[in-house]
Amino acid sequence: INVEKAQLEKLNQSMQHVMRVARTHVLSKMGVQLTVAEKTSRRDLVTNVDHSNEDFLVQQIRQLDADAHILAEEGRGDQVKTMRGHVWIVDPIDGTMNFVHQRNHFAMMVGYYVDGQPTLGYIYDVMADKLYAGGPEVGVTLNGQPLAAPADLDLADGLFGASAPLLINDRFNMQTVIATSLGARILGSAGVQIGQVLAGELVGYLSYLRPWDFAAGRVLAESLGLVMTQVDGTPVNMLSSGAVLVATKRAQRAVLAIVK
Ligand code: 2AM
Ligand code: CA
Ligand code: CA
Ligand code: CA
Repeated sequence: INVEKAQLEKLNQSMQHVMRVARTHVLSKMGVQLTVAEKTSRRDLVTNVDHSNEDFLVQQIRQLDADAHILAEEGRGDQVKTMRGHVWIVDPIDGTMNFVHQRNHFAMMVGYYVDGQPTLGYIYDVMADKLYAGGPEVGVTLNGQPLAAPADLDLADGLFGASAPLLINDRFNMQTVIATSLGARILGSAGVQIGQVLAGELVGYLSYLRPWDFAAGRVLAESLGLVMTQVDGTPVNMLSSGAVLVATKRAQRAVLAIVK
Protein backbone atom coordinates (compact mmCIF):
# COMPACT_ATOMS: atom_id res chain seq x y z
CA ILE A 1 0.00 0.00 0.00
CA ASN A 2 1.54 3.27 -1.13
CA VAL A 3 0.55 6.35 0.81
CA GLU A 4 1.39 9.52 -1.11
CA LYS A 5 3.20 12.37 0.60
CA ALA A 6 0.39 14.89 0.05
CA GLN A 7 -2.05 12.49 1.65
CA LEU A 8 0.34 11.98 4.54
CA GLU A 9 0.70 15.73 5.08
CA LYS A 10 -3.07 16.02 5.22
CA LEU A 11 -3.38 13.05 7.54
CA ASN A 12 -0.68 14.57 9.74
CA GLN A 13 -2.58 17.86 10.00
CA SER A 14 -5.84 16.03 10.73
CA MET A 15 -4.24 13.91 13.43
CA GLN A 16 -2.71 16.93 15.13
CA HIS A 17 -6.18 18.44 15.24
CA VAL A 18 -7.58 15.20 16.68
CA MET A 19 -4.90 15.22 19.40
CA ARG A 20 -5.71 18.82 20.31
CA VAL A 21 -9.42 18.09 20.56
CA ALA A 22 -8.66 14.99 22.65
CA ARG A 23 -6.62 17.15 25.01
CA THR A 24 -9.50 19.56 25.58
CA HIS A 25 -11.79 16.61 26.36
CA VAL A 26 -9.28 15.22 28.85
CA LEU A 27 -8.78 18.62 30.50
CA SER A 28 -12.54 19.10 30.85
CA LYS A 29 -12.88 15.73 32.62
CA MET A 30 -10.08 16.52 35.07
CA GLY A 31 -12.30 18.88 37.04
CA VAL A 32 -14.75 16.06 37.73
CA GLN A 33 -14.19 13.10 40.08
CA LEU A 34 -12.25 10.34 38.28
CA THR A 35 -13.32 6.71 38.36
CA VAL A 36 -10.17 4.71 39.07
CA ALA A 37 -9.81 0.92 38.82
CA GLU A 38 -6.89 -1.44 39.34
CA LYS A 39 -5.99 -3.58 36.34
CA THR A 40 -3.38 -6.13 37.47
CA SER A 41 -2.14 -4.50 40.70
CA ARG A 42 -2.35 -1.36 42.84
CA ARG A 43 0.40 0.09 40.64
CA ASP A 44 -1.46 -0.57 37.39
CA LEU A 45 -4.45 1.78 37.09
CA VAL A 46 -7.06 2.70 34.53
CA THR A 47 -9.60 5.53 34.73
CA ASN A 48 -12.80 6.55 32.99
CA VAL A 49 -10.70 9.08 31.07
CA ASP A 50 -8.36 6.38 29.69
CA HIS A 51 -11.49 4.68 28.39
CA SER A 52 -13.27 7.76 27.03
CA ASN A 53 -10.14 9.11 25.39
CA GLU A 54 -9.43 5.76 23.77
CA ASP A 55 -13.02 5.71 22.48
CA PHE A 56 -12.52 9.15 20.98
CA LEU A 57 -9.13 8.47 19.40
CA VAL A 58 -10.21 5.12 17.92
CA GLN A 59 -13.37 6.69 16.49
CA GLN A 60 -11.44 9.58 14.95
CA ILE A 61 -8.79 7.31 13.44
CA ARG A 62 -11.50 5.15 11.86
CA GLN A 63 -13.03 8.27 10.29
CA LEU A 64 -9.66 9.34 8.85
CA ASP A 65 -8.54 5.90 7.66
CA ALA A 66 -11.08 3.33 6.52
CA ASP A 67 -8.29 0.72 6.29
CA ALA A 68 -7.09 1.23 9.88
CA HIS A 69 -6.17 -1.71 12.04
CA ILE A 70 -5.99 -0.30 15.57
CA LEU A 71 -4.02 -1.67 18.52
CA ALA A 72 -5.18 0.21 21.60
CA GLU A 73 -4.15 -0.36 25.23
CA GLU A 74 -7.59 -0.48 26.81
CA GLY A 75 -9.07 -2.82 24.19
CA ARG A 76 -11.25 -0.51 22.03
CA GLY A 77 -9.31 -1.38 18.89
CA ASP A 78 -8.86 -4.54 16.87
CA GLN A 79 -7.05 -7.82 17.47
CA VAL A 80 -3.91 -6.80 15.60
CA LYS A 81 -1.73 -9.82 14.81
CA THR A 82 0.41 -8.45 11.97
CA MET A 83 2.02 -5.14 11.03
CA ARG A 84 0.87 -5.52 7.42
CA GLY A 85 -1.38 -2.73 6.09
CA HIS A 86 -2.31 0.38 8.08
CA VAL A 87 -1.62 -0.18 11.78
CA TRP A 88 -2.40 2.49 14.37
CA ILE A 89 -1.13 1.99 17.93
CA VAL A 90 -2.88 4.02 20.63
CA ASP A 91 -2.11 4.84 24.27
CA PRO A 92 -4.96 7.10 25.43
CA ILE A 93 -3.32 8.13 28.73
CA ASP A 94 0.32 7.28 29.27
CA GLY A 95 1.30 7.71 32.90
CA THR A 96 -2.10 6.93 34.37
CA MET A 97 -0.56 6.79 37.87
CA ASN A 98 0.66 10.37 37.39
CA PHE A 99 -2.70 11.37 35.92
CA VAL A 100 -4.45 10.11 39.06
CA HIS A 101 -1.98 11.26 41.71
CA GLN A 102 -0.37 14.34 40.18
CA ARG A 103 -2.83 15.57 37.58
CA ASN A 104 0.38 16.17 35.64
CA HIS A 105 3.17 14.40 33.73
CA PHE A 106 1.03 12.24 31.47
CA ALA A 107 0.72 11.98 27.71
CA MET A 108 -1.45 10.64 24.93
CA MET A 109 0.26 8.77 22.12
CA VAL A 110 -0.56 7.50 18.65
CA GLY A 111 1.79 5.73 16.24
CA TYR A 112 0.98 4.94 12.60
CA TYR A 113 2.80 2.21 10.65
CA VAL A 114 2.29 1.24 7.01
CA ASP A 115 3.38 -2.31 6.23
CA GLY A 116 5.60 -2.13 9.31
CA GLN A 117 7.24 1.16 8.31
CA PRO A 118 7.20 3.97 10.92
CA THR A 119 5.04 6.61 9.22
CA LEU A 120 3.45 9.10 11.66
CA GLY A 121 3.77 9.60 15.41
CA TYR A 122 2.13 11.78 18.06
CA ILE A 123 3.17 12.34 21.65
CA TYR A 124 1.13 14.95 23.51
CA ASP A 125 2.41 15.97 26.95
CA VAL A 126 -0.98 17.20 28.04
CA MET A 127 -0.25 19.56 30.94
CA ALA A 128 2.90 21.03 29.37
CA ASP A 129 0.83 21.43 26.17
CA LYS A 130 3.64 20.00 24.03
CA LEU A 131 2.58 18.09 20.93
CA TYR A 132 5.36 16.24 19.15
CA ALA A 133 4.08 15.23 15.71
CA GLY A 134 5.19 13.94 12.34
CA GLY A 135 7.35 11.29 10.75
CA PRO A 136 10.16 10.57 8.33
CA GLU A 137 8.27 11.83 5.26
CA VAL A 138 6.65 14.94 6.73
CA GLY A 139 9.26 15.99 9.32
CA VAL A 140 8.79 16.44 13.04
CA THR A 141 7.18 19.45 14.68
CA LEU A 142 6.68 20.58 18.27
CA ASN A 143 3.42 22.53 18.48
CA GLY A 144 3.54 23.07 14.73
CA GLN A 145 7.11 24.41 14.64
CA PRO A 146 9.85 22.31 13.03
CA LEU A 147 11.84 20.42 15.66
CA ALA A 148 15.59 20.23 15.05
CA ALA A 149 17.40 16.93 15.55
CA PRO A 150 18.99 16.89 19.00
CA ALA A 151 22.79 16.94 19.30
CA ASP A 152 24.39 13.49 19.20
CA LEU A 153 25.60 13.64 22.81
CA ASP A 154 27.38 10.80 24.55
CA LEU A 155 25.97 9.11 27.66
CA ALA A 156 28.57 10.87 29.82
CA ASP A 157 27.37 14.26 28.58
CA GLY A 158 23.67 14.06 29.34
CA LEU A 159 20.87 13.06 31.70
CA PHE A 160 19.40 9.58 31.33
CA GLY A 161 15.77 8.58 31.74
CA ALA A 162 15.09 5.36 33.59
CA SER A 163 12.16 3.49 34.99
CA ALA A 164 12.31 2.99 38.75
CA PRO A 165 12.00 -0.83 38.75
CA LEU A 166 14.92 -1.29 36.35
CA LEU A 167 17.11 1.08 38.32
CA ILE A 168 16.19 -0.21 41.79
CA ASN A 169 16.78 -3.81 40.76
CA ASP A 170 19.87 -2.92 38.72
CA ARG A 171 18.41 -4.77 35.75
CA PHE A 172 20.66 -4.64 32.68
CA ASN A 173 23.38 -3.00 34.81
CA MET A 174 21.24 0.15 34.90
CA GLN A 175 23.01 1.57 37.95
CA THR A 176 26.27 1.70 36.00
CA VAL A 177 24.47 3.25 33.03
CA ILE A 178 23.21 5.99 35.33
CA ALA A 179 26.58 6.38 37.07
CA THR A 180 28.16 6.96 33.65
CA SER A 181 25.59 9.64 32.72
CA LEU A 182 25.12 13.07 34.31
CA GLY A 183 22.23 11.68 36.37
CA ALA A 184 18.94 9.78 36.40
CA ARG A 185 15.53 11.28 35.70
CA ILE A 186 12.48 9.16 36.55
CA LEU A 187 9.07 10.59 35.63
CA GLY A 188 6.64 7.67 35.36
CA SER A 189 5.49 8.36 31.82
CA ALA A 190 7.20 6.79 28.83
CA GLY A 191 5.59 9.40 26.58
CA VAL A 192 6.82 12.40 28.54
CA GLN A 193 10.31 10.94 28.85
CA ILE A 194 10.58 9.96 25.18
CA GLY A 195 9.46 13.54 24.45
CA GLN A 196 12.42 14.72 26.53
CA VAL A 197 14.76 12.59 24.44
CA LEU A 198 13.27 14.11 21.25
CA ALA A 199 13.84 17.59 22.68
CA GLY A 200 17.46 16.81 23.62
CA GLU A 201 16.73 17.09 27.36
CA LEU A 202 17.75 13.46 27.93
CA VAL A 203 20.40 11.52 25.99
CA GLY A 204 18.37 8.36 26.41
CA TYR A 205 15.56 6.51 28.13
CA LEU A 206 15.38 2.81 29.01
CA SER A 207 12.30 1.06 30.34
CA TYR A 208 10.28 -2.15 30.06
CA LEU A 209 7.57 -1.09 27.62
CA ARG A 210 4.51 -2.34 25.76
CA PRO A 211 3.88 -1.54 22.07
CA TRP A 212 1.64 1.49 22.79
CA ASP A 213 4.35 2.91 25.07
CA PHE A 214 6.98 3.09 22.31
CA ALA A 215 5.13 3.04 18.93
CA ALA A 216 4.72 6.81 18.58
CA GLY A 217 8.15 7.48 20.04
CA ARG A 218 9.87 5.20 17.57
CA VAL A 219 8.46 7.09 14.57
CA LEU A 220 9.46 10.47 15.99
CA ALA A 221 12.85 9.37 17.32
CA GLU A 222 13.98 7.73 14.08
CA SER A 223 12.81 10.80 12.13
CA LEU A 224 15.18 12.92 14.26
CA GLY A 225 18.26 10.71 13.87
CA LEU A 226 17.77 9.05 17.25
CA VAL A 227 17.67 5.28 17.63
CA MET A 228 15.23 2.94 19.32
CA THR A 229 16.16 -0.71 19.87
CA GLN A 230 15.74 -3.43 22.41
CA VAL A 231 18.21 -3.36 25.27
CA ASP A 232 20.43 -5.92 23.48
CA GLY A 233 20.63 -3.69 20.40
CA THR A 234 18.26 -5.76 18.25
CA PRO A 235 15.26 -4.15 16.50
CA VAL A 236 12.10 -3.55 18.51
CA ASN A 237 9.11 -5.73 17.70
CA MET A 238 6.01 -3.56 17.37
CA LEU A 239 3.71 -6.35 18.55
CA SER A 240 5.52 -7.40 21.71
CA SER A 241 6.74 -5.94 24.99
CA GLY A 242 10.34 -5.62 26.05
CA ALA A 243 13.10 -3.49 27.52
CA VAL A 244 13.37 -0.65 25.02
CA LEU A 245 16.15 1.92 24.69
CA VAL A 246 15.66 5.22 22.88
CA ALA A 247 18.77 7.35 22.69
CA THR A 248 21.19 9.39 20.65
CA LYS A 249 23.44 7.21 18.52
CA ARG A 250 26.43 7.92 20.76
CA ALA A 251 24.57 7.30 24.00
CA GLN A 252 23.14 4.08 22.57
CA ARG A 253 26.65 2.79 21.83
CA ALA A 254 27.74 3.60 25.38
CA VAL A 255 24.66 2.03 26.96
CA LEU A 256 24.91 -1.17 24.91
CA ALA A 257 28.53 -1.53 26.04
CA ILE A 258 27.46 -1.33 29.71
CA VAL A 259 24.26 -3.39 29.59
CA LYS A 260 24.49 -6.90 30.99
P1 2AM B 1 0.64 3.55 31.30
O1 2AM B 1 0.50 4.63 32.31
O2 2AM B 1 0.01 3.88 29.98
O3 2AM B 1 0.22 2.20 31.79
C1 2AM B 1 5.42 4.13 34.12
O4 2AM B 1 4.54 3.29 34.75
C2 2AM B 1 5.35 4.02 32.61
O5 2AM B 1 5.45 2.66 32.18
C3 2AM B 1 4.08 4.54 32.00
O6 2AM B 1 4.42 5.09 30.76
C4 2AM B 1 3.22 3.31 31.87
O7 2AM B 1 2.20 3.44 30.89
C5 2AM B 1 4.26 2.30 31.47
N1 2AM B 1 3.98 0.89 31.75
C6 2AM B 1 4.27 -0.12 30.91
N2 2AM B 1 3.92 -1.30 31.46
C7 2AM B 1 3.40 -1.04 32.67
C8 2AM B 1 2.83 -1.83 33.71
N3 2AM B 1 2.75 -3.17 33.64
N4 2AM B 1 2.38 -1.24 34.82
C9 2AM B 1 2.45 0.11 34.91
N5 2AM B 1 2.97 0.91 33.97
C10 2AM B 1 3.42 0.37 32.84
CA1 CA C 1 -1.76 1.15 31.65
CA1 CA D 1 1.67 3.68 28.41
CA1 CA E 1 -2.02 4.02 29.06
